[in-house]
Amino acid sequence: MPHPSYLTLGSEVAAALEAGKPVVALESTIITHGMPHPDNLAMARRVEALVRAEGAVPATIAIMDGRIRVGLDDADLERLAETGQAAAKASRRDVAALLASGALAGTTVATTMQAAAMAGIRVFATGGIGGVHRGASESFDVSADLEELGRTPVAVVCAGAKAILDLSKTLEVLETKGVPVIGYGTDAFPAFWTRDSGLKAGLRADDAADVARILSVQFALAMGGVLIANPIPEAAAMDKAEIDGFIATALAAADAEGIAGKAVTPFLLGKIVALSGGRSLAANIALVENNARVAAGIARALASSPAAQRQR
Ligand code: PSU
Ligand code: MN
Repeated sequence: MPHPSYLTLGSEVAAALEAGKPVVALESTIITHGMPHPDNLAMARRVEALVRAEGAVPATIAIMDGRIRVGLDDADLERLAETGQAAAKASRRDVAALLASGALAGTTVATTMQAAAMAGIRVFATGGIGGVHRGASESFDVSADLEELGRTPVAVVCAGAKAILDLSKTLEVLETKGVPVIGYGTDAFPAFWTRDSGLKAGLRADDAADVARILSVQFALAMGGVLIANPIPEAAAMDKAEIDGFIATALAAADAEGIAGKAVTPFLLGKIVALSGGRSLAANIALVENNARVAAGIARALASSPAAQRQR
C-alpha cells in the first residue's frame, strides 16, 4: 500500500468500496488534455451520471494539492476542466514530482490504473488507450499505458486504441506484456472513431457476466490488467476514409511543427477536432459515454460474482 497521506478517497467511494459495491474509475487527462472546454466538463459530468444510472459509484481520479484524489466533487471537475492543458499530464514517471509540488494534473490511463489499484478499484472506463505511435521504430514513442496494463490488475474499458496510432504494433506489444484483449460483442479490435480496425481483439465476450468471469480469474491469479475493447455505437461512428484523411493531415502537421513526447496525443486529437468541424469530438464523447455504461455493468457483475464474495 502507498503511504496513506498521498491517497485521498472521496467519502462516497470509500463507503462503496468498504461495502463491496460496484465502483468505476474514470481518468482526467481526457478532461484536461483530451477535449476543449466546456465540452470536457459536460462530458465529465455526464459520464459520472451514466455510471450512477447503471448502479455503480463513479470515481474520477486526478492529482490535486499534493494528493492522488479518487472520487471528485463537481467543483473539482470544474477546476480540472477550466485549467485544461495548463494542468500537467500525469504519466507514471510524473507522479512523485507532482505530489511533491502540489501541482494540478490530469491522470492518464497509466496513472489512473495505478491509482485505482491503490484504492482497490478493479474497473476503469476511458475513451481510447495510448499505444505504439506510427513511426515508433524511429521515435520510440510507445505509451506508458501499455506498460501499466502489463503490470496493474485493473480492467480498462475503451473503444480500442486511438486510430492515430499503429494499431497492429499496439496489439503486438499488448501480447508481449501478457494483456488479454477482449472484444465486447465483437471479434474485431475497434479503432476508436470506427468500429473495426481490420485487426482481431483475440478474445470475445458478449455480456458483462462473461467479462466478469474472466476478470475474476485474472485478478485471482494477480496477472495484471485486462483490456475490454468496446466499439463506438454504430450511430456515432465516423466514416473510415474520412477519419483516415483527418489523421493523415494531423500527423503531417505534427511532423511539420516538431511535436514530440507527451504533447503528441493532445495535439493530434485537437487537430482532428478542428479538421472535422467538431464531429470527431461528438464521436469521442459518444464512445466515452458508451464505455462508462458498459464499465458500470461489468463492475456490477464483478461485485456480485462468487469470487468477489469469497474475497470479502
Ligand atoms: N481517451 C480519450 N481521450 C484522451 C485519452 C484517452 O478519449 O485524451 C488520453 C488518456 O489519458 C491516455 C492518453 O492515457 O490519452 C494517451 O497519451 P500518450 O499517448 O501520451 O500516452
Ligand atoms: Mn508518448
